[in-house]
Amino acid sequence: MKEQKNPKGMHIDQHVVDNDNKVMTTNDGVPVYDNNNTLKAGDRGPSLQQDHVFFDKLMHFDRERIPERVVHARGSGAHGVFEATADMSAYTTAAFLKKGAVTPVFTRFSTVAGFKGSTDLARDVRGFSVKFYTEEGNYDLVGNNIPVFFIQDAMNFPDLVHAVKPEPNNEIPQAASAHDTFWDFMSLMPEAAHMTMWTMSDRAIPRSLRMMEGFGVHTFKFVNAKGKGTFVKFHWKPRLGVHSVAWNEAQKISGFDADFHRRDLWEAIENGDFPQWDLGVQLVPEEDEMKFSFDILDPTKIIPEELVPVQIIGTMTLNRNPENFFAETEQAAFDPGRVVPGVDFSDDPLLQGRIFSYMDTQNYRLGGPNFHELPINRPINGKHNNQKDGFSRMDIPKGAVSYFPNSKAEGCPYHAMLKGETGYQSHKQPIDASKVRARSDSFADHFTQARLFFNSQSPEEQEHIISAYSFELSKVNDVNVRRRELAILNQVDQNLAKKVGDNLGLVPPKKLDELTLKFARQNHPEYPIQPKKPEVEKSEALSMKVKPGEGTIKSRKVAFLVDDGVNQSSVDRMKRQLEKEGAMAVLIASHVGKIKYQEGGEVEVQHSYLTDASVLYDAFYTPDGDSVKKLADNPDYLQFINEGYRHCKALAFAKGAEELAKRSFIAKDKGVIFESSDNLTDDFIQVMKEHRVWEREKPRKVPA
Ligand code: HDD
Repeated sequence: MKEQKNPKGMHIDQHVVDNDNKVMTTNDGVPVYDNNNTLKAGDRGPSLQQDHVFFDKLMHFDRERIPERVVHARGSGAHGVFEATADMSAYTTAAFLKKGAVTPVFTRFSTVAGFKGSTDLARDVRGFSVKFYTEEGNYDLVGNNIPVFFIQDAMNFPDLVHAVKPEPNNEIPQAASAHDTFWDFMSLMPEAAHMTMWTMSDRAIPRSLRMMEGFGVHTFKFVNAKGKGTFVKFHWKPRLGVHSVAWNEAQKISGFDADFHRRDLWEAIENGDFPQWDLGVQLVPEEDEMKFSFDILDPTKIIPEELVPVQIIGTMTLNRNPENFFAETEQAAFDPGRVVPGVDFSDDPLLQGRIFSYMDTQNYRLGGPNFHELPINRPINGKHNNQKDGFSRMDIPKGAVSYFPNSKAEGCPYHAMLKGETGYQSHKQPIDASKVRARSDSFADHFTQARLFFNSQSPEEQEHIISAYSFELSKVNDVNVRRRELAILNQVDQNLAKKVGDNLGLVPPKKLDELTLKFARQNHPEYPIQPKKPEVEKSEALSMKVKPGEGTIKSRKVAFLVDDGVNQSSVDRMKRQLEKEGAMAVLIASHVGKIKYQEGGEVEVQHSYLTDASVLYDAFYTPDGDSVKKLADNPDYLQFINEGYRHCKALAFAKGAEELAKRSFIAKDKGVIFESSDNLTDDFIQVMKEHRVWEREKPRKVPA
């Protein structure tokens, strides 16, 4: 991949502190003489009150933690650039979307429910936040890897979060939705039916942060130079394709490497495998606002790509890891309320609530109103206003004037209107309405799109969804909650509900539970309301299997299962081919350090069967050599390949190693590749491109 530098993005570099060859100092810059010993009355005596060097150190240490984000606490970030590739001037004036514009970005991915130190592989939505440092100020696209949301109105957000977080009495479970309070809430909120379909699908357990889609979720608005608005939905499409792990893998990865996603992103960028996403938009003319069978302001709905195709308008490349996790990733303050000229909000009631919440939470989390001045949050075009003071003010404004209008500073900073400049102008949307606390009945169809999603999945994906609901609801203790959710599933798809019901020992109720209806009728007195006929019954774009990405194995990790006596040429041949395709070969043996080649000579091995597990790899290769005898008696090796097989991954065996496959329950299929009968490297690479051998799942009853 060609090296891409961050234009202007280096604005935060002036704040990077380099300790190279520097004497240690206190926070006031006083050189520290001894960083080991406190000041004492005699070397065995009590410490002294005047130890300003020690107090300086401890005062800072005692305040190192700030409140973690109330949701999305666990996250990983990276710098990069966004390059606009299409002419969007008919729709928006946004400078960063002018064809050819290159804009620095900072992107943070996150899980939602878990605490800051929780596992990356939780079954959960992933946050996908991008801060564009545009020449017209910062624009934050704060989205998720799922294009819809659980609820329709921001008023319910704190309740949703309270329901999914660990239960307040015993703070169990961590980073998991599989518990009573979450499903209690879900089963009373039929509007969540569509979103839970997505969270129970493998989308909620991505293989890599680099292999997930991103969505702005809400409908936003573009505004052009004439002030005309166009509704817009944002999509991030990963160049590496959309891939997930299986639930059984996710649970095991959480044990072997809770930082799996964070490490994967970090290492890819360090290795120069810069992840890329194309930014796509779905555009809906204002005149067409009411033309669909669903309401485009309802955040529990997608606009099927068959109705409005996604047009690609730019590409994001993440090419630089942060210098410091806390200063950058932790202090990054995202806010969907930060829009730039040419971009505006729609009236989606969930989005409207978000416009308040993020600024408010940053004020609390980052300790006051000056969080914009933290290096990671500063706009590159500078900020100029009359705001002053507050905790931790970093800027030093010049002069005596901090008010407007003024004559003493010649009216500066002036507002754009004064000099005929455009500045940020809201879309002049006409409004004629009564003030009400209400929900539109156009939001009342809760099941049609949930069904669309389920119908669009491949049979294997549907099975995974059934397993996920069964897992989660089995973890719920209250049988009434199980039954209520089952009633919701039955409205979506009877086969789905029946299969989940079988796993719970319950027959799905035909009708929604009375309690569910009672709550739904608070919003829609006539609930259930006959839905409109949907435009499409199936959408290919919703299945991960139908679109395995670009068919690349770039940056995939292949475990080379070796030991002393392995045949070097058998290793090298495969390694060369895989590396040519951009994949990584990782040698794993019974011990780390050096192992001997059959031909003589040694090779360094970084990983052993003790520390690594098959779930951390995409595919497996067993080379030929004297190592094969050792592997035959090594239960850890057998466990590796068996598990890889059960997780439907590609396994290749060099000629002399083929016997090893028979020491397990591995059966020959298109993903089990033998040197003697197959085209070893090409077939291996081809199967890896397809991500998984899905066909293996059914007959072998592979756990998922
Ligand atoms: Fe939110 C964080 C995404 C609804 C209130 N949210 C947060 C982050 C993401 C999202 C990606 C992490 C930002 C980061 O990396 O720092 N949230 C969403 C999406 C939503 C959504 C896609 C629906 C479509 N959120 C939502 C609502 C509210 C909030 C309705 C409140 C009314 N979200 C917050 C928050 C957080 C947050 C409490 C916690 C930390 C933060 O903002 O910075 O304000």
